[in-house]
Amino acid sequence: MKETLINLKNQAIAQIGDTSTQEELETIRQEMFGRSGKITKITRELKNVNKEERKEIGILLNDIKNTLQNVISTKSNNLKNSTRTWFDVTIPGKKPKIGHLHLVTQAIDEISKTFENVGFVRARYPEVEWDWFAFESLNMPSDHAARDEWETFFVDTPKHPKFGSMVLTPHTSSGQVREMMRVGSPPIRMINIAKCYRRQIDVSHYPMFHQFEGLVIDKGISIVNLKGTLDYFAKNFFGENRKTRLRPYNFQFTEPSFEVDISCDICSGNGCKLCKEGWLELGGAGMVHPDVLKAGKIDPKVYTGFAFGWGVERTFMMKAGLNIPDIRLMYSSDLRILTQY
Ligand code: FA5
Repeated sequence: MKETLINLKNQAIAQIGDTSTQEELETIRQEMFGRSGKITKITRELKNVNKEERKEIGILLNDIKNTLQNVISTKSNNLKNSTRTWFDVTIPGKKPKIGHLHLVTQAIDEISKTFENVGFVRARYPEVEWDWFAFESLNMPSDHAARDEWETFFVDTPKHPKFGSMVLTPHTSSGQVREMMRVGSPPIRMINIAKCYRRQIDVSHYPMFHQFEGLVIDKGISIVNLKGTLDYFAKNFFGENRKTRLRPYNFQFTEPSFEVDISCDICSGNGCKLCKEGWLELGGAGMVHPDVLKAGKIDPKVYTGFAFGWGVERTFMMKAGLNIPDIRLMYSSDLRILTQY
């Protein structure tokens, strides 16, 4: 009897393990515990077992009942859970939204390609920079009033004996002398595109923005080369019909210095709400000051050079048809704006 019961238990456990639906499981439950189920019958017949064995068989039978009920209930839960995680692999998936490069990254790529096409080499210099590279080597000693225009962020670190304080670089011109030191002897054709920082924020100013700085140094470089480069860039970046003009200006590190304007695309130079008499301001430029060449250990009697530095965001905003009215929108995380460009 004992052996029959143990065999019955093992057989039932194996059958329960093989079931794959609740219906199959229910059939086994009925076969065991239904009115004429095997366990029910044995329970009924227990009274016919002789007295000596009855107690022992009774305990075994109870044990088997509990075991089988537990196994059935565990299997039933497993079947329910596996039904829940089942999914139809033939249903078409949801397409994830695909983003694109940020508009400033797109502008940087386009600007660097435009200059690389005519032999400029892309350079990168530290964003956290010594005062000497950002100002002093560019002909702006620490007490010079022109420094105020840069509204610099200073970093709270001990001063370097030669290079002074640390600053968040306020313009890419801080890469000029670094490039001269890196290359050593001209020719130099650098395009330095990097983040700049100033304590400014309004419609056309942002505390973190990008500039691109061109620097060309060689024998016999003149304003004609500067103007030719500016026109090349204007036509390639803004369109065939765009022109540039130079207005006299003052920067400590260039002599002579200019502000560069580009002809307005909306009124074709006739004057409109967006521009000043047909021209839009692009940024600064000029012939590299002899003192700056000297700071970079280049002989100003042998070499001359030009430099220009403009804001990436502002230049991009001037592209025809973009209509970006506020520089701050370019750094908002609003996808309704970002997905338009
Ligand atoms: C300079 O920074 C000079 N280093 C440019 C230069 C380079 C002159 C080489 C001569 C030779 P300026 O401060 O004007 O110049 O800035 C140049 C351009 O950077 C501006 O015309 C503007 O386009 C952009 N810019 C300046 N400040 C901000 C700002 N806070 N947010 C966004 N763009 C800015």
